[in-house]
Amino acid sequence: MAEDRTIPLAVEEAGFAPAEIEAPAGTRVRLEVTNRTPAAIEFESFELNRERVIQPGQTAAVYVSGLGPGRYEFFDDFHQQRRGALLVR
Ligand SMILES: [Cu+2]
Repeated sequence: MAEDRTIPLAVEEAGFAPAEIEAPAGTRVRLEVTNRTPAAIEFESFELNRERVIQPGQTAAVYVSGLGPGRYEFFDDFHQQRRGALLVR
Protein backbone atom coordinates (compact mmCIF):
# COMPACT_ATOMS: atom_id res chain seq x y z
CA MET A 1 0.00 0.00 0.00
CA ALA A 2 1.27 3.43 -0.92
CA GLU A 3 1.58 6.06 1.76
CA ASP A 4 -1.38 8.43 2.05
CA ARG A 5 -0.73 12.14 2.42
CA THR A 6 -3.44 14.71 3.24
CA ILE A 7 -2.71 18.29 2.23
CA PRO A 8 -5.08 21.11 3.23
CA LEU A 9 -5.41 23.80 0.59
CA ALA A 10 -7.55 26.92 0.95
CA VAL A 11 -8.91 29.11 -1.79
CA GLU A 12 -9.05 32.71 -0.62
CA GLU A 13 -9.86 35.91 -2.46
CA ALA A 14 -6.14 36.54 -3.00
CA GLY A 15 -5.47 33.03 -4.28
CA PHE A 16 -4.53 29.55 -3.11
CA ALA A 17 -3.10 29.32 0.40
CA PRO A 18 -0.49 28.02 0.31
CA ALA A 19 0.26 28.66 -3.37
CA GLU A 20 2.75 25.81 -3.47
CA ILE A 21 2.39 22.43 -1.84
CA GLU A 22 4.74 19.46 -1.85
CA ALA A 23 4.44 15.70 -1.84
CA PRO A 24 6.86 12.82 -2.25
CA ALA A 25 6.74 10.92 -5.53
CA GLY A 26 4.57 7.82 -5.56
CA THR A 27 2.30 8.76 -2.67
CA ARG A 28 -1.48 8.89 -2.79
CA VAL A 29 -2.29 12.53 -2.16
CA ARG A 30 -5.60 13.73 -0.77
CA LEU A 31 -5.97 17.46 -1.42
CA GLU A 32 -8.54 18.90 0.95
CA VAL A 33 -9.61 22.00 -0.91
CA THR A 34 -11.66 24.52 1.08
CA ASN A 35 -13.39 27.42 -0.62
CA ARG A 36 -13.07 30.39 1.73
CA THR A 37 -14.48 32.89 -0.78
CA PRO A 38 -18.11 34.01 -1.12
CA ALA A 39 -18.43 32.59 -4.67
CA ALA A 40 -18.16 29.14 -6.23
CA ILE A 41 -14.70 28.16 -7.41
CA GLU A 42 -13.50 25.41 -9.72
CA PHE A 43 -10.30 23.64 -8.77
CA GLU A 44 -8.77 22.64 -12.09
CA SER A 45 -5.54 21.11 -13.32
CA PHE A 46 -4.75 19.93 -16.81
CA GLU A 47 -1.59 18.24 -15.59
CA LEU A 48 -3.39 16.37 -12.80
CA ASN A 49 -6.47 15.82 -14.97
CA ARG A 50 -8.82 17.07 -12.25
CA GLU A 51 -11.72 19.50 -12.23
CA ARG A 52 -14.03 20.12 -9.28
CA VAL A 53 -16.56 22.85 -8.51
CA ILE A 54 -16.60 23.80 -4.82
CA GLN A 55 -19.29 25.99 -3.30
CA PRO A 56 -18.55 28.74 -0.76
CA GLY A 57 -17.62 27.34 2.64
CA GLN A 58 -17.36 23.78 1.33
CA THR A 59 -14.39 21.40 1.36
CA ALA A 60 -13.81 18.81 -1.36
CA ALA A 61 -11.29 15.98 -1.41
CA VAL A 62 -9.32 15.68 -4.64
CA TYR A 63 -7.20 12.52 -4.91
CA VAL A 64 -4.12 12.13 -7.07
CA SER A 65 -1.68 9.25 -7.02
CA GLY A 66 1.29 7.72 -8.76
CA LEU A 67 2.86 11.05 -9.64
CA GLY A 68 6.46 11.22 -10.70
CA PRO A 69 8.74 14.10 -9.75
CA GLY A 70 7.71 17.40 -11.30
CA ARG A 71 5.65 20.53 -10.98
CA TYR A 72 1.90 20.16 -11.46
CA GLU A 73 0.03 23.41 -11.82
CA PHE A 74 -3.57 24.05 -10.79
CA PHE A 75 -5.87 27.05 -10.91
CA ASP A 76 -9.38 28.28 -10.20
CA ASP A 77 -11.10 28.04 -13.56
CA PHE A 78 -13.72 30.59 -12.47
CA HIS A 79 -11.08 33.14 -11.36
CA GLN A 80 -8.01 32.27 -13.36
CA GLN A 81 -5.69 34.72 -11.62
CA ARG A 82 -5.71 32.21 -8.72
CA ARG A 83 -2.93 29.75 -9.45
CA GLY A 84 -0.82 27.27 -7.57
CA ALA A 85 1.32 24.19 -7.97
CA LEU A 86 1.97 20.79 -6.46
CA LEU A 87 5.68 20.04 -6.35
CA VAL A 88 6.41 16.32 -6.38
CA ARG A 89 9.93 15.27 -5.39
CU1 LIG B 1 -13.04 24.01 -15.72
